[in-house]
Amino acid sequence: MKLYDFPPAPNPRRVNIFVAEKGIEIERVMVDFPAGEHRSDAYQLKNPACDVPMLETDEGIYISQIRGVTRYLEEVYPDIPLLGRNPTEKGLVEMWEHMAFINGILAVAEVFRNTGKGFVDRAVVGPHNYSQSSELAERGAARVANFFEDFNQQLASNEYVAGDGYSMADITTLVTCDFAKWIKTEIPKECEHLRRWYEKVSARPAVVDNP
Ligand SMILES: N[C@@H](CCC(=O)N[C@@H](CS)C(=O)NCC(=O)O)C(=O)O
Repeated sequence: MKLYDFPPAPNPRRVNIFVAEKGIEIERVMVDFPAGEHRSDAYQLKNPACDVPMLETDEGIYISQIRGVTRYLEEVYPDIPLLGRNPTEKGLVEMWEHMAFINGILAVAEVFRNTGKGFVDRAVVGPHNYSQSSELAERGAARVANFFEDFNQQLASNEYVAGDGYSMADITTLVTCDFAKWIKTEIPKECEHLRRWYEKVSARPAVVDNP
């Protein structure tokens, strides 16, 4: 099995933390992201989404999209479950992880990619080019503020994002909070529950080892 990786980027970090939490070893293939290797013809043949991370199974099957990658790894390595331990938890983890991705990571990305000089015509990840929009950047900033408030609310009565067990929903939420620093945004002081949770999950060895 091989993981196509670019550790400095937020989405590969989600899988790197997931893998570290499970305590499994996977060979890495470093993708030359700055050189645009993920958009080369050779890479696109393996992954039509032209993004990282991507997993290559021992059978030579390519799986991209973090939902696909983590689902596969959870099935192959069920010890230390991170996608829920029973039907209810599985549903809740899926629900909150999806919300953290859509309302968190993608909201930060909306600001980052619509303002960054390196993303002119690359405002959306993938094989197609899209121009930047200052309106979308502005909307993204409002969405990030709402993400912090909404997840603070959830953590007011839950130890972890999807309930009482640490899961992939925590990983995506944590990576969102750190990715927000790239747009010079931090968890607001008044989001005390989210801050308390952030301090705790940031100290986990799997997170510390994958900064
Ligand atoms: N929806 C994707 C997100 C992956 C993603 O956005 N990865 C970024 C790196 S953080 C990427 O590959 N960007 C390619 C680009 O900027 O062209 C997933 O779930 O895997």
